[in-house]
Order: sequence, then structure tokens, then C-alpha cells
Amino acid sequence: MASYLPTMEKVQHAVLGPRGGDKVADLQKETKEMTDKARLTTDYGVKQTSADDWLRIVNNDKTGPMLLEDPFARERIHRFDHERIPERVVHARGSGAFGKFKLFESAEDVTFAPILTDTSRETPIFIRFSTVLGSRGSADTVRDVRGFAIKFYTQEGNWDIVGNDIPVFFIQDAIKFPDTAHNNFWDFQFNHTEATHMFMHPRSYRMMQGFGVNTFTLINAKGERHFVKFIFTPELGVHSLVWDEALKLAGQDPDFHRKDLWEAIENGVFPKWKFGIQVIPEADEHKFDFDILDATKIWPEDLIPTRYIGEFELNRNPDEFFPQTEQVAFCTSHIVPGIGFSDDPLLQGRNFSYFDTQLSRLGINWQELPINRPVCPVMNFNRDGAMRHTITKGTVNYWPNRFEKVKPATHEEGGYVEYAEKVAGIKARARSSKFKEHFSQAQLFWNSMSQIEKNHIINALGFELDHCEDPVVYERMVTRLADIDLGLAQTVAEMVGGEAPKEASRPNHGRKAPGLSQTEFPGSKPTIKSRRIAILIADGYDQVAYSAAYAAISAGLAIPLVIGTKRSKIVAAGGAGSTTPHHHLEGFRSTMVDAIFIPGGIDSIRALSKNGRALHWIREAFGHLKAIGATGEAVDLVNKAIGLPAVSVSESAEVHDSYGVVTMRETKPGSLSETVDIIKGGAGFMEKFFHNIARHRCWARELDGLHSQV
Ligand code: HDE
Repeated sequence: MASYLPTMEKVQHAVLGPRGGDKVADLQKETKEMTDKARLTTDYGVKQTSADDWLRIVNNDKTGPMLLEDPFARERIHRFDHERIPERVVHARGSGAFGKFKLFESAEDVTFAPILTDTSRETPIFIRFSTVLGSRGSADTVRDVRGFAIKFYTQEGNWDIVGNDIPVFFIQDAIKFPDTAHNNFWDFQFNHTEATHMFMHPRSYRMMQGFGVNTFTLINAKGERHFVKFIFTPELGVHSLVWDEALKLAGQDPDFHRKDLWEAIENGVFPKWKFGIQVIPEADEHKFDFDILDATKIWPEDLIPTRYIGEFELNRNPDEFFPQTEQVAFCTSHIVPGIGFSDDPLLQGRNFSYFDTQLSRLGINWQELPINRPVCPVMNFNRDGAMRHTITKGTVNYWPNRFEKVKPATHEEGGYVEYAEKVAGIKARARSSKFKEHFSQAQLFWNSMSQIEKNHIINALGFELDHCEDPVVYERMVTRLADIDLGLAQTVAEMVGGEAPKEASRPNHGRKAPGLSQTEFPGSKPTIKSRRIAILIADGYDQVAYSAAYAAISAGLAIPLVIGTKRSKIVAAGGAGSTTPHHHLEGFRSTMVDAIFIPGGIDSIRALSKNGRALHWIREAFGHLKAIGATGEAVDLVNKAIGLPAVSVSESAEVHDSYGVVTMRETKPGSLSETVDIIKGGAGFMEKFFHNIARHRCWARELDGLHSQV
């Protein structure tokens, strides 16, 4: 894939070489390079003279029957016939990358796990992001939860956090999971009121949070236990696509998120997350009005603030998809000393499921696969099984044995010791009463949303329920919404049909919690870093405006994508310069970029004005609430394409910003290329344009009803 940006970070990357620590070095043993000296061979090592023709009978330049004898041809066919493994039963579609985890504050008050106490360490990681329901070949941008699974290759063994991009799950007990992998989603939602708190499409894997969701425990050196939830917060903020954009991208570029992650890492703009923990002392377990072991509940930030103690970044793309991203296998049961489980009934079920599923996907020796094997020593008496790789010298496969060479580890040597929890009770199929309260946090979530987010939730419900044919399903779902908020239920009822509820099934408690709304998301600084910005041109474009914008975009570590009326050379006005666009207007679409800039130039603008696709680009970007910048003659083009009286444009050399449409009629040398500091928010053209890009979307267009012309 093209890499557009020769940034300093990229140069640095090239100098430092691939990062990822011990794990990358460990994988080198299996990694081959394709070189000029290499020759084609069979899998058993014999060099081949041809890979094109099956061995056959030839007579007087006529070819006759093929010979089954040909071992080379048969090897190729056999491989082809058997190259698939079962895809993951859920989370089949995904993409991953390598990186590193660094702790900046020791959490020794709550755990003795070295990865969470030793600030001098750098731990290699592999992360796999995924959608949940689609198959391996499905689209990236569907409305679905996203998986966020991390493997920490620690010196004490592999630690996996198999999380999602939202903090809650839709069931409380693992026994119900298999029911949901099939149709009838909304019927399921109605019948499982616990799902009410979990009703989404991120702009990028790099712009979403991650949550361990389940409650784990931490044990410190004094033997004290705390309950813990793990939270990862992206440096770039949390941002979503709008629905129409997500729908179109699913057809135009089903690999959108996969490419986005790849491109950012190739360009040296490494995605980063802060690593946080929410901690509750064991003694406080029952002090809350919700059960802290219930995976359908969050731990509200105002009650239990997140403590950010480390960060991780992704800095290296995989070398080959199948052996790395496809064969990586996670287990919630894989924890390291200092970290433990809780009685969270979902977690307990998961601990059983993940190992089990790897057996059918990869076989019993799955932990020997290069991507899955730990970087610390592994020694035990497990033997045999399909595809066994390790060769352990010796004549015994049991312990204890007469040689007494390999012994269990003591606690001091780092051996895992279970927390000595006293457990007593009656065996029963039951759930605690606090687990039965399903609406309070759904209300908390709804109340914490901004008006924009509320509108999007309403529209999403309106869209999805409109696809349900059976009135029982959508009518009952509307009554369920009345458990959350009467206004919500009434608005959705009006959209999808059915009787609007007259009163709320329960009063809305009116409480809010911080950190739930994306638009009020804490901690993320405005930046254009890694954003794709299209520059639309045709022959005769204004070279000064074009190159100033290109330079400013690159300096901001964003990605300038030149989109032309053709993909061959385009010449600037007066022959002042030329460029070969990255893409042409038909090949690429506005949905694939975050913003567009159009430089002036009489001939260029004349050509773009006559081009229906160019006009559609501008309209569509406007409808998807993206920043649009135009200078010189392009101001009129933008005005014509948008054609809304409410949106005004520059009439002079002044910079004009109306609903995120930033225009300036006259460009003098230097007027565009001032130092761009979007955080300080200057008054220059680029500053205003970049400020709008950094805000992700111009929500005011939507609030004022200007956005629907897509
Ligand atoms: Fe999973 N889940 N899950 N899940 N899950 C799998 O394991 C399962 C749950 C999650 O990139 C499977 O290796 C059960 C919660 C992610 O390889 C399987 C239950 C959360 C991934 C499985 C849950 C997740 C999986 C399928 C509840 C968020 C992809 C393939 C009872 C906290 C990991 C595999 C990757 C994958 C079972 C619930 C996240 C079948 C039984 C809650 C990110 O074992």
C-alpha cells in the first residue's frame, strides 16, 4: 500500500529499524526474505524448473494427457485444497499489528505483577482488532462492536486481555452466548433486558477505546486483593463514522479500517493508547448499587476514577497475515502472577471457551505457533499431538520422575499462586439480585449523551427496527425503550411504527456519568495527525495554494491525497508546476477522506465545475459533516456545489468559516503557509481549516438540518 508521507518519524523508524522488542527477534527464526538469489522449490526443498506446466505427454509439439505422477503439481493442488482453517466463530474479521507496552507509574500498591510494577520494562505486544459478527471476508465499517485483543509477551508468560471497544457486554452469564450468534437479534434484545445498556462504527481502530469489560483481580505483595477493570484510551480521541458513510464504505472499500491501521503505521504515525485501571478494594465489593462482577455494567468514573499507569503503541505491521493475524490466539484465562480472575460469571465461561475454540481452529499445539509462543522459557511434560514442533530431550514424559531435573517453581521463583479465597455456598443455577437490575445504567448512558449522540442513537434504532418485518418485534422493542426514556421511546415509535408509549415504564433517575459521551471525550488534544485530506485538482490549478496546503498538511503529520480528474500528470496554471495525483475522482471517494481542500486556478475550477463527480465529492463531504477548504476560484465552486443560503463564503481576501466551510478568495504568496498551530487556534486559513478537521466533524450542520444532501 502506498505510503504518502516522508515524515521525520518515518525516517526515525527506518533508522531504528522495526520495533516490537523480543517478540520480533523471536519471530525472525521463522521469517524468510524473498531475495534475488532465492529459487523456487517444493516444500520438501527440491528446486523446480517450472511452476507453469503440469508434467504431461508431448508428441510432435502436441500436448497430450497430464501425468498424476507430477509431485510438484500435486503438492500445489494439495496445498490449495487444504489452505483454509475454520474461521473464528465470532470476531472472524480482523487486523493486527505489533507494538510495545510501557509502564510510567508502578501499581505496586495493588499488584506485584512485574509488568505493572517495573517501569524500566518495555513489553512487546500484538493487538488484533475485529468486528464481531461478520465472516472473514465481510466489511470493516458495519454497525457492530469492535474487538480489541492484546497479547502481552511478558517475561513471566503471555498475558491476554481480550476486550472490546465498549465497556459493557450484552449478557451476564456465559451460558447465553451461543444463543446470540444467529438471527433474531432484536427479539433477543427484548427478551434479554440486561442487553438494554449495549446498543455502533468507529472512524478508525486507532480512534476507539478498549475495555477488558470483565472484572479481574490484582494481588499485591502483602497478599491484598483488589477488583480491577482495564481501560485503554486512544491518543487521537474517540471518533465515529456517520452511518451513511459507513454504509457506502462497506461497498467502496471493505478494507477501510485494515488499510487505515496499516497506512498510519507505515507512515510512522504510531497509534497510541493510555493504559488505565479502575480499582476497588476487596472490602468494598458490596458498596455499590450495582454488582461489580456484572459485565453489563460500567464502573462509573465519578465513583471509581480511571488511574492511567502506562501506555502502548503499535509500531510495526505484520509481515504475513495468516501466520500472524489469523493464527494469533487469545485466552482470557492467560494471566500472569499478580493478576487473577473474579467470580464474574461471563469471565468464568470465557476462561473455558477460548482455549477450547483454539483446539478446533488450530489444534492442541497452538501455543507453539510462532505468534503465540511466549518469549520466556517454556518447560513441561506435555508431549505429542498434531503438528508438535518442540523437541524436548530426555526419556521421561511425566513428573515426578527419577531425574528430578525440572521442578515446579516456588512463589519466590515466580510460580503462580492462587489467591486463597474462602468460598462457601449452595450449588444452584441462580444469579444475585443486583444482577437483575437492568435499566439504571442504560438510563445513565442515555442521559450522558450529547444531543448529537442522542439523535444518532434514535436514527440508528429507526434504521434497524425499520428492517424488522414482524410488528411484535419493533413494538415490543419500543416498550423496552420506555424503560430507558419516554422521549426516546416516543420518537422511535413514531419513526418505526406501532403505538407510542404514553408513560415511562419507570422514571428516569436523571443521573449522568463523565467519560461516556464521545463529543465530550476527556483528554484528547485536537490534532490532524494521520487524517486523510484530499486535494482536488484539474489541469490549470493554482500552484501556490496547492503546494502551500500540501506542505502544511504534511507538516501536521496528516496525509495529503491528491485527487485529480485523471491519474496521469496534471499541469498547474501557467506551467508553474505539475503533479501526478494519487487517485482520480472516480477511483477514490469522499467517504475515504476526512476533509477536502480545493485550490483555485481558472481552468482547474472550470473543469471541476463541469464534472458531476467533483460536485458530488463536495456535496457528499459536506453531508458527512467534513471540513472543506477552498481558495481563489474554488470558493465559487464550493458555493455552487453546496448551494445552501445558510452557508456563506468569503467575499474578499479575508478567511471565512461558515459551518466548517473555510474559504478565502485571494491568495497571496505566504497567506496560506503560516506556521499552523491548531491548538492555539490562529486566524489564518490553514489554522481555521485544520481546526475544523481536528474537531472531526462539523456537528452544527446536522443540528441545523443542512446535512442531508448526500
Ligand atoms: Fe469472546 N470469543 N466470548 N468476547 N471474543 C472469541 O475465541 C466467548 C466476550 C472477544 O482477535 C472466540 O479465539 C464467550 C466478551 C474478542 O482472536 C470464542 C463469551 C468480550 C475476540 C469466544 C465471550 C469478547 C473473541 C472466538 C461469553 C469482550 C477475538 C475465536 C460468554 C470483553 C479475539 C476465539 C481475536 C473471540 C467466546 C464474550 C471479546 C469462541 C463464550 C465479553 C475481542 O472463544
